[in-house]
Amino acid sequence: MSLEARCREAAKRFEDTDFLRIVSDDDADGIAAAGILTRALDRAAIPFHLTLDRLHVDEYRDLQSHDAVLLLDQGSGELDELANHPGTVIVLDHHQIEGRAPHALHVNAHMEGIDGTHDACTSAIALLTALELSPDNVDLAPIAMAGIVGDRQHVPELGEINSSIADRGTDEGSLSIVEGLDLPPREPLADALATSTDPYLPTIGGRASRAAGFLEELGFEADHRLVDLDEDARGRLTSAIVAHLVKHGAEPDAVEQTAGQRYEGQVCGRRMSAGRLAAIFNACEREDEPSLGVAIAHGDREALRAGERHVERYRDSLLEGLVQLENDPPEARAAIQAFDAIDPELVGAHCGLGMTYLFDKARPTFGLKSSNGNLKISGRATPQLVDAGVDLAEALAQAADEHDGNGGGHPIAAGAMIPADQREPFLARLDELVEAQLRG
Ligand SMILES: [Mn+2]
Repeated sequence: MSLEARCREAAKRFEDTDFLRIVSDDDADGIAAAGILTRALDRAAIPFHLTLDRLHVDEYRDLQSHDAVLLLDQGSGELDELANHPGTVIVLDHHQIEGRAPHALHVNAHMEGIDGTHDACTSAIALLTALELSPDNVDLAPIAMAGIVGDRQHVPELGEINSSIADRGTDEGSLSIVEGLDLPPREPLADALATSTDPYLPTIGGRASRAAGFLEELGFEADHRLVDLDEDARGRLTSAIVAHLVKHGAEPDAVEQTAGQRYEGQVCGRRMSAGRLAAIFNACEREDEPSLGVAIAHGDREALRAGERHVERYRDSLLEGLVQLENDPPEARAAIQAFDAIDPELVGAHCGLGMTYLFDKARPTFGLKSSNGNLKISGRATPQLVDAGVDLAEALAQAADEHDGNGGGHPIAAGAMIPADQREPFLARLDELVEAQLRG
């Protein structure tokens, strides 16, 4: 059965149920998928109850008390847990498939030989299914794009299924593709530049007066807004920002994205980029209010304002740490660099954004935080370092294993946990291992 046929079958099963119990993951992709499908179900007058939560494997048994269950952005790896469900089970997901549940309807791009890690995330599948319920649901394409961006499937470019959604949205007018800076269009430029975290602008980020100086040199006023600039002026501003990022050694992919394509659509009566909406969904999750994100997908303006406040709060704490790390960079060893967490909640984000925009690109960075007698380590490399032989998952797993801890992840981003008193020998060993990886 093709992916399209499976989506059609899922829509048909929705129509055949009296009541649907939905459990969706609570990250940006899960929120977007839940938002799309609950909106589509509302429109089709199909009753449902939604919970946003990543289920623990032990919780799958509880689903048996519901006649019809829809799992979003989870379930593909736990099919064995669903095998004995007596009723209707529908799974929309893009994670690796494990186990078997023969009578469940399972919609996952991996089944069609498409790599779901890079294409056809759950919000994309959700939109395809919503379109089977009614073609009018194409107005939800901006929500699907936010899920796609949230799962970083737009990097380096959209795959086949995701592009088909972007095309459908642009053809029918709910999406437009815009080139150039993704800055808030109606904010004074100095504020927009100083509060930007992705891209983070070294020497300017977190400091509005520096941003004003940067703008003045280019012949702009600090209180000019992006919407007020003509195409020529926007082009000049974009080039200056790109040059600034390059001068400060930002990662080439990130620089390219700064000036690249983005997807815009109407959300709650406002024009918004998919990246902005994904940031709002992520902030809702961090504040333990993922249902706000679903309300936004349903057009609730109050929820949008609350979500934007969450983004601002998060952005301010993020900026504070980035400025501090700019002034007091990670400590360099032979092959690695490391810093002590400024905000324990943000160590991963500081590590990632710092590596992209701020730190020495020749050394992978590790952020360290103590918790209950343990040391937690978040590591980030660059694509160039990975090409040069760095594998953080391997280095962290081995160094942690030798020091009574454990670790793992991906070559470019990984983590570990060790007893706090092993800190120094662990870091020395990690340095050796990464150095050996770089020597080949
Ligand atoms: Mn996902």
